[in-house]
Amino acid sequence: MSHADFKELFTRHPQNPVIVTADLPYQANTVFNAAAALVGGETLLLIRIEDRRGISHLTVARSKDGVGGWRIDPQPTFPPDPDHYPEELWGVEDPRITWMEDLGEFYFTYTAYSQDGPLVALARTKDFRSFTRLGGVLLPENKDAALFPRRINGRYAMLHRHVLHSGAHIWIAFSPDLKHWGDHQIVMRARSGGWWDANKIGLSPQPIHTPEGWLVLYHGVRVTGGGVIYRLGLALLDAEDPRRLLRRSEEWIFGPMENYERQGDVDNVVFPCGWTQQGDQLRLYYGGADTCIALATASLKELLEYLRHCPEK
Ligand code: BMA
Repeated sequence: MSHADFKELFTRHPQNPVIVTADLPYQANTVFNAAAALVGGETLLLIRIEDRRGISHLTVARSKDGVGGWRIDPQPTFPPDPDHYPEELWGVEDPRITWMEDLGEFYFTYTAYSQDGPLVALARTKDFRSFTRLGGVLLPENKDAALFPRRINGRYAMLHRHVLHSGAHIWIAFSPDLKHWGDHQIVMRARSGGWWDANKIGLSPQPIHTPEGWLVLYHGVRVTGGGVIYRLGLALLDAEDPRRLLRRSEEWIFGPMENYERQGDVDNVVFPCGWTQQGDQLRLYYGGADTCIALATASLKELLEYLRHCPEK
């Protein structure tokens, strides 16, 4: 089988977009970039809402089928708390949820938008009703982080995206306690030149453990004369040692095509922060043009089969 034999790996849901600003129980500018988890047999999204000041907070939306009938909290579930966490002055954005197997609790990373740039912050919760903040864990400029669900050689691990003069690449870091992070190293570099993922890449949803390694969906940013285009690619990291990149797609596998992805506050953006897994089915929740939330589904087997045809690194 060659690349040409693969049709689209992700299928857009016919009811897209699944959540728009008009669905919210209160006034806001936009709803987008949601984290996702299965909680008590339901799909839970931790959605990013940008208010009309331009400041973002996080709110919980629950649905029985993960497509419709969303029950959205009547007020912000996780608002920024700059009095106690000054790094949240300009809002909290783009969460990624991981169920931590040995701790029996959900942890989520999020971007705290500080006066000195975006940084990575962490919080934990059992029920998405009460939360404990661990505070900022990685210095600016950093975002697009997610935890691995289990310890690797005794330590917790996190992917993140530190911005340097050489470009914005995906890094890994390790921690004994989820609070103190070190042993940073780059696992995947942005490409350069004309590539779709030149100069700036970042992790999209949380990494998923598969029999073939850690499945990574990442975004790449193409800067053009007409603005930016955010598209998605796949990678596989070694199961025992996720510092090792095994495979990486050459082509992007999902990009803005529909109107709700092409036109909005920021045109031409698909930006997933969460996916859920039910058997072989993956449900990917993504922000469309920084304005709405959409859903696309894929078969895990097909993604892994596709990756088997991608170059070894
Ligand atoms: C990125 C993040 C996302 C946003 C995207 C497109 O840098 O800030 O929150 O969706 O840009 O604007």
